[in-house]
Amino acid sequence: MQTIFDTIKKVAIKIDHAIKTEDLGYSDSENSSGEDQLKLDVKSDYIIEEAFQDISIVKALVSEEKEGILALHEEGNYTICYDPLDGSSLADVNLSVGSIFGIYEGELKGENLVASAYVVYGPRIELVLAVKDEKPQHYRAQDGLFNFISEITLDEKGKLNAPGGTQQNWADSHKTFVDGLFAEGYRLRYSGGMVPDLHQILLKGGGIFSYPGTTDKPNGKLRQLFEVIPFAFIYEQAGGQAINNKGMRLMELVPAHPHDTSPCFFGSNYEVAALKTAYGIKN
Ligand code: P6P
Repeated sequence: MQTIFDTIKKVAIKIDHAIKTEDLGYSDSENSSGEDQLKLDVKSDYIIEEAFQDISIVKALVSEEKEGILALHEEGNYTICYDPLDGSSLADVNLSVGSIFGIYEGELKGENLVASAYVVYGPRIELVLAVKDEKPQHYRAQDGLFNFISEITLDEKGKLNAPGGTQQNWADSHKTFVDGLFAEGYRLRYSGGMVPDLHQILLKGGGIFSYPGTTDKPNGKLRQLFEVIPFAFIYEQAGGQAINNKGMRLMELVPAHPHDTSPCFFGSNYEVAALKTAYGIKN
């Protein structure tokens, strides 16, 4: 696994350089979800594919930016599912964006995730790595090298509320939940970038990030393999919870297709309990 983590560190430095120096315009292609691709999306995807293609423990790559599975080494143990530049459209307004990596062993489903990582490209390059039975580890880059900062632990109750999705398309129960937290004094922290928004909650003591099913996106917007499951792993390892709209652990998801999405809620225990109450979830 260290080889994979070391490769992610190298990739992070290269993608950060691309963000700061390359064209922020649109390419003439779409990704598998029918979204227009930025040149940065394509470039970031290329940087990651090139970095992993010669690593023999990597069996395959699955990218949010491409259809299907890219087979690499038959004898490899790990399939890496990644979003090369999540929230990339925020780069041209100088907001933070990120890369997300889920490392799976065997069938591509939540219970087979063995590690995950994400990179935040902001005022500084920051990295979080997570493996089983350990707290997530937070690193910060300086002069091209990543220095360990601390382990990450979520408080039982936080103060940040990151409500995603188009509010006019929320269910009444979700609006009641979100408004209830604000009535308790929670602070709105939502940039439209999943990586910095979830990173902020992890580092600022807790709260909740929600991207529910909506009338326009009943299965939510965020992808299970590349975004939802990797962050669910990190939130659970930090002492929080990560569930869907039925109260199921996101780590139990079994995507039918690599680009399947899921309603998702990541947070501290108090806020997730409040969500379950609002949604009428008993367990
Ligand atoms: P909305 C970015 O496009 C993204 O995939 C995530 O990074 C982010 O959390 C979400 O979409 C934002 O979606 O509908 O709230 O603008």
